[in-house]
Amino acid sequence: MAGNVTFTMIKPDATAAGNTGKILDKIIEAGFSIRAMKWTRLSKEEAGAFYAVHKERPFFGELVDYMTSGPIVAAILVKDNAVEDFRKLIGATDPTKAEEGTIRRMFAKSIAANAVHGSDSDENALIEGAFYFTTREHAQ
Ligand code: 3AN
Repeated sequence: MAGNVTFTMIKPDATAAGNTGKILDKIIEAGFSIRAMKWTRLSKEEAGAFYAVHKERPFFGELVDYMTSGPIVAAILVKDNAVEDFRKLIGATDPTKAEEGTIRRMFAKSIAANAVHGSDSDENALIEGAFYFTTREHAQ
């Protein structure tokens, strides 16, 4: 059975453009509740660790530079079928391929600066949430 927790980051392009509030509205309107949330900025080491699964990919250096270029908002979200429903809400990685009405279609600037992150599995949602939040915060 699908879990009810996912993890998101509102990325530096979206916080810089003043879109944090609009994106949070979309997330809440879509039925997600916020279990934990943090406005912060990643160091290069933290961004490299968060995206370690991509370290062999050609865009890894660009991704780390980009994710450390400004503040981000990290949050743990709760809803039935959270991972899949959130991926639908944000749309495809490449905003030009994201469906109309999705967060990336509305707010993302490019495939790298794509406004939001969404976990791709229940397992990664827990790992990613634990990266930012204490056990007490992510197990309320
Ligand atoms: P998603 O975030 O949709 O799950 P992944 O896991 O394939 O996409 O990629 C992780 C992040 O790496 C993306 N959110 C995006 O910021 C960046 N990324 C993915 N593909 C590219 C690419 N071709 N060029 C630059 N950055 C990319």
